[in-house]
Amino acid sequence: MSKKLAGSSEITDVKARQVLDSRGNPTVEVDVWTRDGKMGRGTVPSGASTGIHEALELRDGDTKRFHGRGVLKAVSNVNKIIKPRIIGRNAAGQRNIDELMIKLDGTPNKKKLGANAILAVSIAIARVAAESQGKPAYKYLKTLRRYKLPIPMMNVINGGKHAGNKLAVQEFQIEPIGAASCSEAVRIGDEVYQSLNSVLKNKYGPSAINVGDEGGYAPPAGKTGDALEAILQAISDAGYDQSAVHIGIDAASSSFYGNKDSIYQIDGKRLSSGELEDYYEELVRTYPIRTLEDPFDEDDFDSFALITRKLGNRVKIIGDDLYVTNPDRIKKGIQKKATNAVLIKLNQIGTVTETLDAIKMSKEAGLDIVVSHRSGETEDTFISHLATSQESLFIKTGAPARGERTAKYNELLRIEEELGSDALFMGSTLS
Ligand code: 2PG
Ligand code: MG
Repeated sequence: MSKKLAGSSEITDVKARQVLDSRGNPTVEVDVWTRDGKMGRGTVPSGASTGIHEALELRDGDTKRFHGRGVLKAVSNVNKIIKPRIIGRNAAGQRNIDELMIKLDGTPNKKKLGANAILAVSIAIARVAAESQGKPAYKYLKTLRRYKLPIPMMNVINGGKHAGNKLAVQEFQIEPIGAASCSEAVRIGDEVYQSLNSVLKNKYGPSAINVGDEGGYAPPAGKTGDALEAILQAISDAGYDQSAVHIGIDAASSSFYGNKDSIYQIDGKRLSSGELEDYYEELVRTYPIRTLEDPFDEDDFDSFALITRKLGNRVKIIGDDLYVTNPDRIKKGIQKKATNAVLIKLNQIGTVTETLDAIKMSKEAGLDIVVSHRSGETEDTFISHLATSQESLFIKTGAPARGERTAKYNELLRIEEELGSDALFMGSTLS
């Protein structure tokens, strides 16, 4: 693209730096400037229960700095390799720039430049292009005619790899689907979260309200049912019923699956995939669970398909580690009818363009999407814009607590305010 054609949104500077994420690990942040003096910033998150098929997060491995978790190589890849190739291009050409970076990397999982390097640039490009057009990012990214704000899926009890307790299930979420608006859902979710604080303190003592990576409480509960009972109590203590607030689970089951013996270890039991399915069915019968993410190991498309066939009319079966936001894996899931919903995480695939492609493919196949944060987050609010622009059914971005989580909910509040009467709410599609 010639400099002339790019006009005011011509990229004039790119600057990458190393900053910290919410777990205190280094991550990549990139600023991109355009000729009109606008700046866009992208800061990438980082997972703990990462899927084995995710794009590669490049870490330095230099044990003298940040215990080997530094990202200076990724930063240098932006400043030295990507920057010279994108200066002078039009920031509005998101697909061109993302495809150029994919080509520059040349590997299937972005291991040469690092998905963290590439994604930070990709988000910054989208942000600055929006700025340059004088639009908020959700309007710039919009492919539909309406703006529908997502239902907050708030992770209020943390387990698995996100907490130091014995809960095998990684996330217990509340979903205020009965709210009339996103802001009302945030309020209801927060009220339940506050009630849960008292429920857990009364049951387990003061240390029960210590929180895990995503701001949810990490009580010393041992069993899945204990966490679910506490949440039910909190919903009712806050003055709501089970039709207004649903419960969701992210089992992240690859983290309690043994590849050698094909056994899942949960609640002190050793279960085969068939037994685990019975176990989920029982949970869904007993509790108002309406979403179930990663119920089986990340390569077990067949077990996903089986549970979707059985529970899919009542429950959203969501693929996260199963799909890793990768259009190739989503295509396989569509063919196998593996799930009825797809979790969307930008850094699993590594560019905004591929993320939008994954969303498009999922929606065209009739699957719901759930835009999601990572357990290691930053103040970046891009996912709030992405979710609103793409009619994501839910936004999964942790508890209504801790700055990196509330940053996303607060941005939704601002978006709703800005839209005024044009702000629709995805809750109305479920309740
Ligand atoms: C998940 C995520 C986010 P992580 O499994 O859905 O909640 O966790 O970022 O650790 O992969
Ligand atoms: Mg998950």
